[in-house]
Amino acid sequence: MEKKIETKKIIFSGIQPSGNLNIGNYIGAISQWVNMQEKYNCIFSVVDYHAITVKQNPEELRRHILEITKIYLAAGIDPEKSIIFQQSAIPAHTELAWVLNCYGARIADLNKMTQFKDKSGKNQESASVGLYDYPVLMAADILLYNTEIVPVGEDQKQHVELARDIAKRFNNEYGDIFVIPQAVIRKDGARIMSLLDASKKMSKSDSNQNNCIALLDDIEVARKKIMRAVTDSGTDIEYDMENKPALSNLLTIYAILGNREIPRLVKDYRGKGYGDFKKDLADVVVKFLTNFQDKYNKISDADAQKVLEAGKKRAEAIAAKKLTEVRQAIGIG
Ligand code: AQP
Repeated sequence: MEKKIETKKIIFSGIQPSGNLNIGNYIGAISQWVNMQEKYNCIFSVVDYHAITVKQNPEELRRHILEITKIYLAAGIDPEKSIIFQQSAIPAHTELAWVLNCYGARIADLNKMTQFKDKSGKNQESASVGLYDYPVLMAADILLYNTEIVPVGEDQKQHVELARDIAKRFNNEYGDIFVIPQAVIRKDGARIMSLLDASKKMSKSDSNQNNCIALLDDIEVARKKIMRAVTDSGTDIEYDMENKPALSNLLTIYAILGNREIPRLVKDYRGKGYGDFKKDLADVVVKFLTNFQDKYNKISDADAQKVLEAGKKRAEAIAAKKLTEVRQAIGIG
């Protein structure tokens, strides 16, 4: 009898080296990835071509590329199991993005992208073409690897939907070239909000870093940031996204980093005030960061370079194959 070979599904995700990675990036993206490594074939990229859609300082960009790689490793991404690589090391990403710009992506799609609107703000006319076209490059990143699942935070859902639309349009015209990907978003913590303004997401490129807890923040600085985080009016510790968004955000962070259930926390803090709650949350965050940074500090830049080089070789082989299929399908290969 013929034995059915089960192949693992492919996962692709990435983070831009556009600032100091924070607990929002960790909770929304990286922490999910770690748990997926056993079950899936995982590919994680440092997406530096995305970072340059807004101006970067060259020295800082270089530093952030290695920093993110070390953060992936410290968080538990195992380079023996998963591929970790730098996006710009593989030209197939930008080549496929160009093809998709011409076949599949439409101006009407890009005009709907909320991240472009948020990031360009009132200066849309002077934003870079790259920032506008960012979702097409992201579609190329995903589609090059036959990706089935894209684990991301809530803010990236719209971009993954676009990648699906582009893939379907291309396939309709040229046959089954692309696998149709799907976003996977965690239930709690998909959108960690800023510490000082709960209507805004915690963002690594925020000009006010008091909004974020960076994974590499000085421990005492992080403690102060939590103590200064805004809370809502009232005194009770309750989870209520609508009426107590700031407190609900802090409860989410507490639950995930402290490995507790939100209803249990609410019960434990009944009758206690915001001050007690924030002090304990600060302890949880400090414990998490201390543990994380201990692991991070054991990884050298040279280790990270080696991981990126090995990852490049593995990713390149897959990407080249897909690009050849695409080039043949459209008549240039
Ligand atoms: N606040 C957040 N809560 C949960 N998940 C989040 N992510 C980002 N912010 C939060 C997820 O982290 C990954 C990082 O994606 P990215 O580097 O491509 O950029 P982004 O989504 O634009 O994240 P940032 O931190 O806001 O970066 P900047 O400031 O450079 O734009 C994604 O999976 C994202 O969903």
